[in-house]
Amino acid sequence: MVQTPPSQFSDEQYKVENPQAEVETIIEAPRSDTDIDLEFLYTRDIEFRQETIYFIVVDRFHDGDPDNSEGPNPELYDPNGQDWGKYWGGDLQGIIDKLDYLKNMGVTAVWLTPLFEQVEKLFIQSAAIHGYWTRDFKRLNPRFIAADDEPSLNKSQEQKNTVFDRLISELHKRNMKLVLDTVCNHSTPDTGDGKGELYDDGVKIADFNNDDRHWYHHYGEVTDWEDDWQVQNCELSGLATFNENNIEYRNYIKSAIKQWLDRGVDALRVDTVKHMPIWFWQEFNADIQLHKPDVFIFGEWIYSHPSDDRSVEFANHSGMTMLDFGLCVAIRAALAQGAEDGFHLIQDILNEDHRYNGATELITFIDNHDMSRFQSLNPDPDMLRVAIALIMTSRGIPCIYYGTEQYLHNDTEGGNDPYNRPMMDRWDTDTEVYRAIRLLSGLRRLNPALSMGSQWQKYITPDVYCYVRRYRDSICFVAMNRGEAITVEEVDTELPDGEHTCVLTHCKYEVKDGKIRDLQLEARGIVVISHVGGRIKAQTIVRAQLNAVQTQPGETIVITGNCPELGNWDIAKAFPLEYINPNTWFAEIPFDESAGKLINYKYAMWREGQAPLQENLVARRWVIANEGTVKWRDSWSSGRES
Ligand SMILES: [Ca+2]
Ligand SMILES: [Ca+2]
Repeated sequence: MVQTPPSQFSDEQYKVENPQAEVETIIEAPRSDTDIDLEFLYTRDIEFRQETIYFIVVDRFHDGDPDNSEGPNPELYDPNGQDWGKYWGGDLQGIIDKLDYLKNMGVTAVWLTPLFEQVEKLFIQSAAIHGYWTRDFKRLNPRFIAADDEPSLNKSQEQKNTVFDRLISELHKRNMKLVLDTVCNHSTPDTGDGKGELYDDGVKIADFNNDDRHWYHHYGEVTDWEDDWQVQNCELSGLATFNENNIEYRNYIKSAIKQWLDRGVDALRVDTVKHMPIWFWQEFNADIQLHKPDVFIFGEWIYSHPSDDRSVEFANHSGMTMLDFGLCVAIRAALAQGAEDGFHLIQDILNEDHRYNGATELITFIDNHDMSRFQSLNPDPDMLRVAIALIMTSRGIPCIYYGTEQYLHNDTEGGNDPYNRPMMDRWDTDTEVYRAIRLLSGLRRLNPALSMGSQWQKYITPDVYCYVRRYRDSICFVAMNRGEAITVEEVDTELPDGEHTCVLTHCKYEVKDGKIRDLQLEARGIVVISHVGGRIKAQTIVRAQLNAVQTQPGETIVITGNCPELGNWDIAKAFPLEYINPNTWFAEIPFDESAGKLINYKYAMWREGQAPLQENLVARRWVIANEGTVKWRDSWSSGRES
């Protein structure tokens, strides 16, 4: 009898011959997470859009504990910080020591390079200082914790007394979140010390060169980057690449991540997501979010772009959001590299936001550990400030690469890897960029237009860009200038008439008929004016997002249902959603009377001069949580087969 592989595998891919036959299972199948209070499912969700993320390469931030710096292999450590391929001593104590510095800058979430135990050998003159060559996903890199700390996740689980645990409690004390970085695609390269030797809390469970249990793919290097099968199955730079078809591997990686979440991690950043099939991510996210419903997850799809169907599919269907490389490249071209089209390049990317279901949740950035720092392309500190102000005020969740606020950059070889990872050497809390991040991070928390609202271009030339963020009656007007001083004759701001003050400069601006006339912008100047409207308050807030509905001007989306909050099916009393972009409508809906109750709801299109168009379905059904925040993510149902 010929067995047909499940449809998600091609024949070629499915080379695992029943990995569990005749071998005992080392990794136990995870316990079902379903024996929990069902209320749980409807209660917790995380809102990450108000956060300001700060991304730290742990080894290069601050050495808070010289005793751990040599690590298990002192040859990999350079105490002088000269050899870019070696460890320089940064650790978790160093981050704890600087939490007040970060908090004062307005950072609310800290993303750390992976903390797991790494290979202890050089590979192409480099140690695994970046943390992406993991040997054991259940142990900490001994260089990052105290010399007498227990690196084993299991062994330190009960006492929770490692530096890692202190870091989490110190973060949470300050209302800050920890973003744990992980790789699911690969383990380690061939350092002459056993390629792909993998451990489960100290117990060896896999070995690329002796892979009788089929934990790895063995297809060699990717040679054709246009071939999707190769990109998903072959190796990157000789890294042993996991065989995700093997359920033992999947159980191992998911159990490791769940243990870290249990320890207090708030969010995940996942590496190289392009190199694994989407069904893997769907299963991974489903299981992780069942285990911890209020975990926020984002992935690195390298050079994702709104015109790249595959990265868009990932953003919309994997169950996590992603880093917005498309916007990053456009910002670098416009502001760091002086591209002729300037701000139009940025607007071109935002014009494609309708391709994403959740554009306001993309992670925005101007540089990272894999590319030259912004200032290696353009050292002008004022231009850096413009770029930072742009990501702090545009749609998406901003992520600042460590040291940006101190103008940290080393331009050797264009500032590319590894020179984009210098050691932090200054902690000045008075730099212009530090100050701008602090003010704008505060504004992101205060004004929901910045974190959740739509974005409207109001004036654009290659050098000058004015836009409005809007959510209900909250407005934020932003103007920026990459060129020399200029006066914009008239620009629409949507602000209420009267005098307004710029958040950054405290200069005053007069708004009349919603417009500012003769708006003077200094060279590399920025104006940010905020008007905060009413906030939704209730026992339970549902954040409802509707995608895939096409509306014309004059048409609005409402949500109707069998409860008083939704108008008891009287469509004239239905709750209105806010337009975000041509693919997304959104609202925060307050529930008091119906909190804790089962309700029916559906969406409808309210059309001037015509009968409302209701979704063609019976109804959606939901239990409203007793309290807290819930998210609905729905797609408009026309009821027709397309
Ligand atoms: Ca150290
Ligand atoms: Ca892969």
